[in-house]
Amino acid sequence: MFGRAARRGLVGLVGTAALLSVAACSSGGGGETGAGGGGGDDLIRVGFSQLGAESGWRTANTESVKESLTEENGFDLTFVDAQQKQENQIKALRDFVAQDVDVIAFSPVIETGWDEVLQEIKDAGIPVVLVDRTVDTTVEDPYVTWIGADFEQEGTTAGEWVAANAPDAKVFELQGTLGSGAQVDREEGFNAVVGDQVIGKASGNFTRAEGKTAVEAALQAYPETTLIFSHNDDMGLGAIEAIEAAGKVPGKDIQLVTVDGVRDGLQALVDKKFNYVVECNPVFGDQLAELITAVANGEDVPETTIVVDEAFDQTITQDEVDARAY
Ligand code: GYE
Repeated sequence: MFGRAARRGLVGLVGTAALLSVAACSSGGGGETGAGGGGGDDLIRVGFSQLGAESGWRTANTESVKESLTEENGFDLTFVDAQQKQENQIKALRDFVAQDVDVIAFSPVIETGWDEVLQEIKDAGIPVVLVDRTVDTTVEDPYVTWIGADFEQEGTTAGEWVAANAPDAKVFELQGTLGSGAQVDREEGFNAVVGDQVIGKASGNFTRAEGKTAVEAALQAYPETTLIFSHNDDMGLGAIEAIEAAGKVPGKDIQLVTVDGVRDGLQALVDKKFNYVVECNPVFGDQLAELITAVANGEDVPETTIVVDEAFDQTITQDEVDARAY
């Protein structure tokens, strides 16, 4: 069983070593299902269920995955976007089983509700590579390997900035999609540090539009708010619009701390509308390709690969933002 707690234990244990063990993508080779780097029959048939296109992070992640899982690199990729709906993902996963792909990769929109389909995949003998977000399931050994960020640490890093720089702030927490690994763990990390400063919370579903709506309501319900912790940049950008529409100055009257570090988010930091951004790097397509190749070839892979993150404050320069890949 791979509950969150179990996964966290693994993260601490193998995080760095796992990352180092994953080298740059190669075309792999040989084996029944191995990558041949060109010959049609040798391609690794991968079904990838992406959860949606809700944010700048997701767009960059999709681009990275598609750039790496190419025919040239030895893959025959079926990519399906679930538009943030779990039922769409479950359908895509069942289609992949029907197609009898070599490897299934997916980024689960929320943590629970996968027991049945994961069991079906297991019964079909298809290995699962879990991408980005996490699952909470009763199915034993539901996936071979997981690659993603340490969401709890991201929340902790955000909380530590607030504790050091805004210890008297009254915080509204703008949550991501409720029940997603990214929401649950970021909230846990943040609240463990500065939970006593949080005066209210609501979800903006990781989108700019819903982030804006949630903050419009929050400014009515909690007019004393002086800082918003947003679980991603996009919702933070929506918050800027709501704050400005209410006649207040984002970054000053209401400080903004976000997660992701996509270009628009870091630009808001340069423009002094965001105050602190914890990075969550979406560009790990190469590492994913390497893992999938190894899994298809029956090679050992680390159970967990943590993608390394940084954090940025308003000392970031325009040149640094312009040099970013996403
Ligand atoms: O932070 C957010 C996206 O799961 C890490 O999902 C991902 C999160 C990311 O919608 O922008």
